[in-house]
Amino acid sequence: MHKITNISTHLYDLHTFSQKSLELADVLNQIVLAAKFVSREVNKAGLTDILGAAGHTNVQDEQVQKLDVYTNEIFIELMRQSPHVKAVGSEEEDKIIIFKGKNKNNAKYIVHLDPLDGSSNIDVNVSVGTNFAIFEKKSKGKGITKEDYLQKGKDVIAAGYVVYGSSTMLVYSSGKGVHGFTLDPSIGEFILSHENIMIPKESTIYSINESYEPKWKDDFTAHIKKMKTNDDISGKAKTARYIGSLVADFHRNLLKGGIYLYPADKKSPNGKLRLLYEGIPFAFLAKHAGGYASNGQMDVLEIEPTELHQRIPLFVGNTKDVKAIEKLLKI
Ligand code: P6P
Repeated sequence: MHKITNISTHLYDLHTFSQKSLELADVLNQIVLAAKFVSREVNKAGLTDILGAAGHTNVQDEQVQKLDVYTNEIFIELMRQSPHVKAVGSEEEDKIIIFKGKNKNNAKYIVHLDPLDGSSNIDVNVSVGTNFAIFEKKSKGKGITKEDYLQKGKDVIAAGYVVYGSSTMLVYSSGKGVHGFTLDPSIGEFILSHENIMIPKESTIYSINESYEPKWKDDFTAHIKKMKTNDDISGKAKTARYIGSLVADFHRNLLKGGIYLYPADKKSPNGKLRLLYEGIPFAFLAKHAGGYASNGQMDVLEIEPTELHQRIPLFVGNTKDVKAIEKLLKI
């Protein structure tokens, strides 16, 4: 009988069954349970009254889709039920949510979430995802301070994403490799399917929204042009793939090799993607898969967050490609 590994047993093996691995397994299992609910809704979205806009905008002033609301609520509720999660930062919530109650007396983890990344794609049946980053409380005492929920990515305990695509996969790292688990809907369990993912040496894909080219600086435009020809740094022309869901573009580039680029421009002077629950999860995974992520000036994992929904330019994927962008943009 071949070994069947779920997320809990995988974590215990990695962290030799430490107290921390038990606590982390509990938090990840709550994320897994929420992901199963969301996967069910995403996979039948066309059949129930869950499609379409919820009729209001979120803190990012983006049109909220009904599935955004459902996903945000289910993740927050399941984080609330864990005795280990003290606070949640969500793309859909203006402020940090701090849990109170007797089951939270020993809670020491903060979870930052993008509950449904790429949600504008829901109605057209394109892959969407959930991104998460888990930090450990740093401040003394029972409360939560900015020191706890505005931590650098290099201090993250674990991070990952769920991609709701042709299959539902959860990919995470706790600092010991990057590992992928595929949901088997017939038994309702995520089973280890991609152990120790490493980004391929050869980078063959570039992912960027080229409709913004008129807003780019000439040297950036020239650099992207080089990616289309064989005078790119890899010496080989890259192919373009852009889904409009960071989680799906990142997942494909992680497995096949490539770079995702979302530069700052006149429309988004600080970039569009959020540091805490988009930049950091993907930067942490890229690092532990042999890649790198930058905001064009520095390692994303070294950026000191100043606010919950802080935006950054994001370049993530093969180290050579990202370092070349950094060289181009570094002030
Ligand atoms: P644009 C989705 O809204 C998202 O945050 C990422 O998932 C995606 O890569 C990007 O924005 C798409 O942005 O400006 O190309 O539509």
